[in-house]
Amino acid sequence: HPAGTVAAVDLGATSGRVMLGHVAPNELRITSVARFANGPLQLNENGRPALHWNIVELYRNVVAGLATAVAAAPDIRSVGVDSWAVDYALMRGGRLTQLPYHYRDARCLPASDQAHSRLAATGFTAADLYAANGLQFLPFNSLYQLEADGVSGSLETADTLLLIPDLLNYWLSGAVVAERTNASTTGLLGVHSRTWDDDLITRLGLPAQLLPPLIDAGEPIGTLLPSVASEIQAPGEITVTAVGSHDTASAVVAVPSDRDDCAYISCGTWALVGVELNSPVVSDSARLANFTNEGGVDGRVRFLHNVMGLWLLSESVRTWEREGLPIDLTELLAQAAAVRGQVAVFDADDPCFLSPGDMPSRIATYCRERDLPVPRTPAEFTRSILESLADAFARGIAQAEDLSGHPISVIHLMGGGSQNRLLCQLTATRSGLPVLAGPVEATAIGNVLVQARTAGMVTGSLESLRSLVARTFEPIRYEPARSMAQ
Ligand code: LFR
Repeated sequence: HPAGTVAAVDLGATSGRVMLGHVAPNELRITSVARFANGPLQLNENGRPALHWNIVELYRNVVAGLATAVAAAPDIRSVGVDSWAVDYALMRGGRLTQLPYHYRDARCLPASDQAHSRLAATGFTAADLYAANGLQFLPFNSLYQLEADGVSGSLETADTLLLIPDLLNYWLSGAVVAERTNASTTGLLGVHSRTWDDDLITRLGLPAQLLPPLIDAGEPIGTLLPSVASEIQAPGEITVTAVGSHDTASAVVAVPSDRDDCAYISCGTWALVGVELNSPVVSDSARLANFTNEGGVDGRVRFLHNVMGLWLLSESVRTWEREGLPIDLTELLAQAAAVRGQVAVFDADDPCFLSPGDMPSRIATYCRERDLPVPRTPAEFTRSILESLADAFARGIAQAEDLSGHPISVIHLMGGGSQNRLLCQLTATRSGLPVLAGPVEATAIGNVLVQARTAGMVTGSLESLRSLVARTFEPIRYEPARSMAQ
């Protein structure tokens, strides 16, 4: 009987969790065993507040979560780690040389300009870069962060680069590898070859020897180090398995449908809006629309666009709470749904919303400068944010269809955002397409299923994994409303 249990470690930019997945050919049960907060750590850097990840605290929470997981399910056979993308640790002799930077750190924007000039000096244009790596421009793509590390001298003291999940896998298993879905977000992987692009790496003046050997999601990485196994009191051997270690890659595994005519929105801190393809689209129009071709599990392509996501709302809530205005999210969303009359629809993708800090006043300034109605209350801000996100989602879906020629007749909205009924309804109405909401824990489910397939608990293509998800987690359906007033 192939039934068994695996543990998924899923680290998001605002929280992390350890989940148990019990899987058999017709069974998929997910339970949460540990949750912990995550967030930027601000440290003085010669007078500049630099943003880092508290990666050792995260690791401590992961180990504690795994100990709880093993206590609850002593038969765990495998563990897999996924996290947000692009960020990395620099190592020397197996040790961290500095705390990993947070992708919202201010060093990225100037560094991206510098990297572009460096490429231009070798005769490489933005179009050449897109033809090589297929990535949308985001100022924090790892290649730009590496430019900053090159200038500061940090690369000179490093012998290895490990992306966040690869770092945790190294601490858990001792193996030094780069999982391919997440490696695709560095900007250093060829979009067709899906191997490190030596030509691009040379043009950027980066040391190629920093980059570990690539492995694919589904490959076993090793077993837990004896020291870790005894720390978590594992009763038996536990394999560390590579999953789609980019959280979005794992989420896309768990789209609850085996149909081809669907799009996905994986909505948490970020909202990733797009379709799955078998080959990349690197046309000029895809580049100008800022669509990315990230690597998916089983060699698929995640053709998508990053929309700012629930960050706009959570950072607003943080601001109000700092100002002494306690927020009950359920109540706030009910008030936002009841707002009548025009609210501003702003460009949720505007880079001015990227950094941490007072979000409501940035939104107000944005609206004032463009003669849009300026929201006044938290309810109006919330409504304006959700309308703007839904508008960006609808545009992203329409563009994904146009640019790829992949017909879309239904949208799967997954992740934390799928619990936001107003957002789901507005997305259906603005896109004119039905929205199927859920599962909330799509990322952990995708992480679990890839491990389960490697362990032989399930077999088959992504489509058969997805139909198991669809049978287990029935989505909630939202139809487009006839009028914009819902
Ligand atoms: C989502 C995500 C996005 C990536 C952003 C930054 O959690 O991984 O896919 O663009 O975070 O890493």
